[in-house]
Amino acid sequence: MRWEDTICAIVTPLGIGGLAVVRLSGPDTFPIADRCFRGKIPLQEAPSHTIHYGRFLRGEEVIDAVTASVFRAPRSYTGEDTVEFGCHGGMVVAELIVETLVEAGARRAEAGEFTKRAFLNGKLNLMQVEAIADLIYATSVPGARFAARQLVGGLTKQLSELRQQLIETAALLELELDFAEEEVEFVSRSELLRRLEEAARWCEQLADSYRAAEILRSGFFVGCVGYPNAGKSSLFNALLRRQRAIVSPIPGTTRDYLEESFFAQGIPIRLVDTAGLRETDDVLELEGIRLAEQVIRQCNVILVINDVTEGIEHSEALLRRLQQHFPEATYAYVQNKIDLLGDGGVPTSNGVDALGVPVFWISALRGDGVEGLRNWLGEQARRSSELGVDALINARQASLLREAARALTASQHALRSGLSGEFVAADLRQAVERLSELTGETWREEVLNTIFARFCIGK
Ligand SMILES: Nc1nc2c(ncn2[C@@H]2O[C@H](COP(=O)(O)OP(=O)(O)OP(=O)(O)O)[C@@H](O)[C@H]2O)c(=O)[nH]1
Ligand SMILES: [Mg+2]
Repeated sequence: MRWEDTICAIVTPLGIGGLAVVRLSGPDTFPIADRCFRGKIPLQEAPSHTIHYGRFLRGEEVIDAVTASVFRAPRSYTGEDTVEFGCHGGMVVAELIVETLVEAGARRAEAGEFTKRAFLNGKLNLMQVEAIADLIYATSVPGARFAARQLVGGLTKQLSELRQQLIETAALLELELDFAEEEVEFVSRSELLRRLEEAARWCEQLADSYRAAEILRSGFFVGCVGYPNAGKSSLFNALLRRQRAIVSPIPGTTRDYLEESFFAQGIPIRLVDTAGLRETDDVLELEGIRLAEQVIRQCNVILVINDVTEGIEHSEALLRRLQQHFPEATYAYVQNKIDLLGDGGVPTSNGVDALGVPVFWISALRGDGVEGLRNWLGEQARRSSELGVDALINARQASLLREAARALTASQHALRSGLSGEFVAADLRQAVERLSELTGETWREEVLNTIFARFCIGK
């Protein structure tokens, strides 16, 4: 694809640093670059993948001594002619270079524009584009690892093989129709059924790994929930190992919610402190639950904190209520303030309650038992993030995979009920379409826009 504009931007982070890089990409890259760069030879004559030392000029004025790396289309990030100027880092030089390139005929790149060109020029598929965003924003070590794997191919090969297989099968089924009189079967029905089942299962499993991938992508959410004054903020601080939230003997101290992260087993734990939940009337109507709903809903683990001095069963009804509201989370019942219990009041081990919820006995104030809880959270995060993940599936990909699986299942039904091959083929083509959207063989402008909206200028 040819573009009118030649675009430029600083591609390194802004701020003081040893080096900054300005990228220039597009059809007029070399004429524009040679208006500003003086080296031994004009960049126009430089072979691809070579680096040249020289001066970067704005008119007669020297802006910096720079290196110019030359990449000729299609062997560049964007697939277009590209020059990358390496200059001295800092707040001013790189910006002056961009300004000069703009005066020489380039335009400032929009956020994600280099990568968008790379995609439209066929240098990257859509899953690789998404992997780049994941890699840039990775907050966990395993998350970065999966993103990098996806970037260099990962699932793409398997997906295009499956897509190719389905296209061929659909074509064969359609071909059979032309020989309807002869009753030929180009495709063995039992073999086909087996393969479709396998493909549907594969798509579904990939889609299911989305929740685990979300943990690697955004972190593992843990909520501190409980009645006012139970010690939620105290535990929040103890787990973070610093005094972040305000603690006071007045119930209702925490009004909104707070979120902070700490690392456990290479995965960021995003700890949320919430306002105390109150019961109103005889119905267990929880004020504030609606407020906290969005926050609590995304929690992977909910710690229900109980003030033991109120009785060890004091918050059990609350726990059950939360389980009904948010059934997907993992729960723990945290008996807090054990320092106030006399000798013999505290069991020697943590254990589980009657409904199988793990119970922890702690003192957020003194720190007893906090380390054990911290380790348990790390273990939960690690286990949940490992569940069947071998690719970093995101929400968009998961929903396309589910739709593909549904079409594949429909094609099996069509086969089993002995429907004519054209119905089976139509379902297969549905699945093919979803897989094509996945990798971006076909795309819609809105989808591209949402994906590139995540990128920053210079990427
Ligand atoms: N003795 C003792 N006191 C504690 C413990 N944990 C918290 N407290 C005290 O209990 C009171 C309430 O603690 P917070 O951490 O503010 O409780 P909270 O659940 O966040 O309260 P709200 O935000 O008001 O809902 C404070 O006076 C704390 O010092 C503990 O383990 N032992
Ligand atoms: Mg609080």
